[in-house]
Amino acid sequence: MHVVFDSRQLEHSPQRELHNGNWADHAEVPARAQAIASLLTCHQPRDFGMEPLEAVHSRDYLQFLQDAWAQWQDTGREGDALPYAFPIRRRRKLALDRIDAMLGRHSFDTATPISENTWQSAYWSAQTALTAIDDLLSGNRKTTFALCRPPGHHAGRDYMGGYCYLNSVAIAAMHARSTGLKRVGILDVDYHHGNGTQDIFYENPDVFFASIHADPATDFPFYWGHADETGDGPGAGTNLNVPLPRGTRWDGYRHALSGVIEKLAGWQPQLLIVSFGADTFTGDPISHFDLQTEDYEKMGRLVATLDVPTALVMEGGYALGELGENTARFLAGVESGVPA
Ligand code: SP5
Ligand code: ZN
Repeated sequence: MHVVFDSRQLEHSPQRELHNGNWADHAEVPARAQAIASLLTCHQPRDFGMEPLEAVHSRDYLQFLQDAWAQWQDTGREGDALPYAFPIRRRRKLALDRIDAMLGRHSFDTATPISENTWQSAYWSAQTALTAIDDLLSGNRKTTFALCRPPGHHAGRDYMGGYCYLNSVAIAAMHARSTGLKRVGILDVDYHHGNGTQDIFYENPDVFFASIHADPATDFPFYWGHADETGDGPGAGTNLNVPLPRGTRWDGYRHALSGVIEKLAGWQPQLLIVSFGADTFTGDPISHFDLQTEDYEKMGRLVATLDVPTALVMEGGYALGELGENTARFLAGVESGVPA
């Protein structure tokens, strides 16, 4: 499989996150991407500039991401920048410029820190996804893999969260639309619901967002991912959430995935983008599904039955020992499942 990766994505290195009331070592570490890249032959991304990022994210938010670290340092703080106060429902959208107010305005959790190299890594993560889409469409390939890091599917138009800053999958989907493709399908198989991607396309009839994930009644991001969220306005009917209980094994997962693939196939996408997270693995340290290493190849084969050009984009997965192998198996499954 054609793989895109840039080592500048390794520079972002968050230290800690607040978890169950205590500081914990941050789960989204550079070694994740290295574990996957070391098993693959990787190609450098090209630089598509800011325009494709501006098609998804607000100018305010992009500027904030670029300036936040310097502003944090100007206040004399040490360590990663993190928010501690949030403008919850019905607060006015005040354009306050104090760094703490801006962090709260553009975040929904306390697990997504900004440090010196965060912008650089997030920028190249997005360019990696753009290159993988471009190589898929202009190179007449059937599949490509964007080894993105930091991940993207929790980031919305003007907010970060869930270890995500720029929504690489949404940026890639909008880029594909700008080349004239009318119907883009997104399949999100990360353990967590892709709330940012859902938000970005919720009223968009040209992008179908389908996600299988841990029930948000028990798992992050809690406030999105419920089965009754089906899209709105012109996008009504183009959002599909399938929440599954903790402990789900391959049998239950396969059943859900087959159903989602059938719905996606009925919508007839011209292009598929997969948000792939290996945090559905039984040994994942922050997640609670029960998939085994051999299940990832089956998952890949099932995804390939859609038989449309498919870009795979890396999201989560935190079991460092097995992350490379699980991801490689998924790629192999997609590749062997695609009819020659
Ligand atoms: C892309 C992605 O998979 N984001 C997941 C974000 C989940 N954050 C909530 C779970 C918090 C668990 N933190 C445990 C840290 C232990 N080192
Ligand atoms: Zn995840």
